[in-house]
Formats: sequence, structure tokens, C-alpha cells
Amino acid sequence: MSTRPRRPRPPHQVSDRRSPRWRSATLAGVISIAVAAITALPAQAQLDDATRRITETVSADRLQAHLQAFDDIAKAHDGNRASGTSGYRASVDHVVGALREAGYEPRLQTFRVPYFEVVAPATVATVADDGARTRLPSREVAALEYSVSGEVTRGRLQAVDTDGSPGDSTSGCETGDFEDFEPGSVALVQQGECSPGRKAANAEAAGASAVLVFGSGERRHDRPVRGSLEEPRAVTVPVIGLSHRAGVELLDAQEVSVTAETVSELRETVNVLADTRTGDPANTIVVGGHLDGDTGGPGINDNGSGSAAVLAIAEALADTEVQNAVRFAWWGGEETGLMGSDHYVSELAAHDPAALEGTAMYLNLDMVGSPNYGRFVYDGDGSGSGGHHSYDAPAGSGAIEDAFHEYFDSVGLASGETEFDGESDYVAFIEAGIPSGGLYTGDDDTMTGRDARRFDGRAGEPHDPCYHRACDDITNIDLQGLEEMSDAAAAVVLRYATSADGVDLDRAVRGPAGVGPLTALLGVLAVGAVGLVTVLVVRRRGRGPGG
Ligand code: DTR
Ligand code: ZN
Ligand code: ZN
Repeated sequence: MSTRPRRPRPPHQVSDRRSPRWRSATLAGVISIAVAAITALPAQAQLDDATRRITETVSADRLQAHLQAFDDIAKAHDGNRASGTSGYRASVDHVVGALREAGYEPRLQTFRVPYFEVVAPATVATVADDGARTRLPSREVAALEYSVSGEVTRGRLQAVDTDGSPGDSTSGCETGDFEDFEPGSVALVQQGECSPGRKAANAEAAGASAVLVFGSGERRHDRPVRGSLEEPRAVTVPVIGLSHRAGVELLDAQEVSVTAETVSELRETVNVLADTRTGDPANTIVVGGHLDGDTGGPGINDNGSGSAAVLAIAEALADTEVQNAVRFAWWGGEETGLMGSDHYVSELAAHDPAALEGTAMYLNLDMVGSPNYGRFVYDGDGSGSGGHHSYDAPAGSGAIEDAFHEYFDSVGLASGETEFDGESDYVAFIEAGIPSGGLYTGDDDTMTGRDARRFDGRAGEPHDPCYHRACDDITNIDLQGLEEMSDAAAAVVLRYATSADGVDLDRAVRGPAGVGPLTALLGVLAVGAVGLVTVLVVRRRGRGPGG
């Protein structure tokens, strides 16, 4: 494909009928206009035709249409699109429908994710000899993540190896702690030293009918222990967190009644995959983003934005003949631990090593429409890790990073860097040695002054104030930012998909896709030098016979 950059327009011709002084003044003006024109790098003028076309097709309208679909889906399905829910399933249907419409043959890859939901707040009540119940304050009681449902009525309460003194406690960490434990009783253990899951498993093995884990009292006395049993059904009796204060109060109790009403199970979920019809599969570019949302909200910036971007790029590329195959991916189970992308890579490793070998690169889009956005490119060459450790990206990732910066340079937009910090779906690809890159516009971290200046944002405010919250809806997006990021991803996908001799990340990438800053600077200097010489020549002539 021809990828010659369009040249900036030449400075307009000037009439030669004025006095020499006029002429030199006019020339000086023309030179400054030329310099200004080149420095400003008029956006589309720097792009080749194919890049201009794909970035125009990946439009704000297309992106907004997909975001609106995800927002409507969340509204119709309990306010979220988490893996394992009907909201996720409807999101899959939207992506599959749009892909089919565009001529793809999408396929679903099934795997399982842990699912947890609190149906009704857990309760704990002490029961006096006469049967009178006293409920613990509800804000000091909460089922641990992945606790099963269950009910105990007037169970004997037994404290396990604790007198309630504040501090981390080994209470319940050893099976020996339960030597005197009477099966059928409710176990009361204090937080610390080992996981709540271990304490609960030991209690269950000793015959406990329910487990109450109260806080160590190191920090807040009146907030329940928040913890996770790590996976559904690891423990099969209810496990409830209590505040330190409530736990100490219970030390005097003889009998308690306990209820927990939850859903804690493994559920089937899917990745959505779609391939271009053309292109060499031995040089596949995988571009993906997670389609699942957090349970706390509609997940429009996280990650309706990346899902919409990947979808709009797929739509825009549908009728383009490519040299290297592109595989579009929408991952499930990201929020439960990067599970969809992990499943995808492990399946390839186990059953289709040639396809893994043929994966030339992975591009990730997670949170690319933050309301107070920075244009962050994943740091592929390790240049910006600032001392603290990040994932070491495989060789070739630096070239991908350069390609993004070059695109942004070519349209006159500043770009920065973000670390591979292990928080998104590139992890499995990096661990498999696949060169990786991608874009990100920021989570609930606050924007620095420097970033506010270069990205025209608001210093001291979060990039995304609604991260994992109910307000991450259709209003929680900067559409211009999302379009800029989606266009950049489209341009980079196109560049590698249409490169003639495979995806070669060792080759210097500077070149066809746009004019880099160095080229622009050299252009400015050259125009300046020519202009200066012209001015001098004109002046000398002007001083000639009549002057
Ligand atoms: N953990 C991701 C959001 C996230 C946080 N930091 C980064 C950096 C790069 C990409 C994504 C993220 C999530 O909640 O999906
Ligand atoms: Zn998230
Ligand atoms: Zn995310």
C-alpha cells in the first residue's frame, strides 16, 4: 500500500511589483507563516490516504453509538455488565451483532469466572437465655466475599484462641486452635497473621456451623473486616466479617443466630473473537479490550470505551485487504482477575502453539475515554518507569510505543507514557513473550500539573472520578479524547496490518505513517535557511542601481 505522507501546502506566491523593502518585509512574513504552518502540523495533512480514511471512519458518532448501547444495557440489567450477569451477556450480543453486520464471523470462547453477590445483608444477633435477640449494628456486619448462604438459629458461640486484645491475632490459623471446639458451634476468630480463608477452613474442618471473623482493631474499630475467601465454595459454611468492637462484645455471648444470603458460584462466561478475512495468520495482530464491567456500575469508561474502540476499528477495517491478519478480542472476566485474556493465551499455548507463535503483537485498550484524560501510551521500552518496577515488556514493544507516539506527533497531539503495571489484559501476552502496547487515559489517580498542561486537563482532579462506581455511565466520557485514542489505535493497527513484509518490530518504525518531530524540525530549519538567503539576495538587489 502507498503510504507517502502528504506534503504541507507550499507558501503562496507573492507578487513582485512592490519596492525592495516591501519585498523583504513580505518575504519575512511569508517565511514566518510557513514556519508557523509547519510547526502547527495541520492534522490531516500529515496522514496518508488510508490512515486518513480509517481515522475518519472511526468517528465520534460510531463510538458514541456503541457506548449508548452499553449504557442502555446496564440500565436494563441491574446497573452493571459484570461477567456472569445478564448485562454481560447482552453486551456480548451487541458486539456479536455489530460484527456480523460488518461481515465478520465472530466466535465465542467459553470459560468460567467466580461470581459473588450479596442478596440480603448478613445478620448476627446474640440470643439471651429467655430467647431475646439483640442484633449487632448492620454497618458492623458484612459477609466475606464468596461466603455461601446459610442460617444458624441459636447456635453455641465459641471464641477461638483470642481474648479480643487489639492487634493481629493467630486466632484460628492452626488446626490445634480448635482442639476444644464443639462441632455445630459458631466459631469467633480474630483477624490477623493468616488469611480469613484459612481461619474459616480450619473452623469448618472442626465442625463449625458458621464463622465470624472480627477486626484486629489496628485501624477502625467500628468497620467490619473486609476480606475474600478467594473463590466460591472454598468454605461451605457462612463466613461473616465483624468490626473489632462487635467481636469484643460477642466474647461474653453464649448463643448467636446468624443469616447470610448470597450467590457464590462459578459461572460460564465468554470472550468474543473475530478475525479479518484476509492477512497472514502467521503475523497476527491481536487488538483487544475487556468487555466486562465492575459490579459497581455501568462500566462505560471502564471499559465500554475500549470495547467501543475495538468494535469501531473492526467495523472500519472490515472491507480492507490486509497483509497481516488482525484478530479483534473482547475479553470477559478482566475484573475478576484478567481471566479471559489469560484463558485465551493458555488455550493457545496448550492446543494451538502455532497460533501463539504467529501472534506478532498484542494491543490493549482499557479505559480510553476518561473525562479528564491524558493520552498515555504503554511504555514499551521501559524508558518511563521512574525507578519503580513494572512489567518488562518483550523486545519489540518499544517499536509499538514509538508507532503510537509518531501517530500522535503527526496529528499535532501530545502523548505521554504509562507503565505496564500488571492491571490489565496485556499481562498474559507479555508473560508469553509477545510484544505488547496500547493506550490508556487514566483511572481515579489525580492528574499532575505537567499532564494538565500538555493534555489541556484539570490538575489535581482524578482522570476518572467514577472509576468502578455507579456514575461510570454515558456522561462519564470525554468523547473527543475517546476519538483521539481510537483513531491512534486504528492508525497503528492499519500500519502493521498493511505492512508488506510481515510485522517487523526490529525495523525502525519512523517513516510512512506520519512525519515525526525530527522531520518537522528539519523542515522548519530548511525553510528558514532558504528564506534567509532569499531575503539577503532581495535586499542586495534592492540596494542596487537606485539605492
Ligand atoms: N485495573 C483496570 C484499570 C486500570 C488501572 N490502572 C491501569 C493501567 C492500565 C490499564 C488499566 C488500568 C480495571 O479496573 O479494569
Ligand atoms: Zn475496572
Ligand atoms: Zn478496565
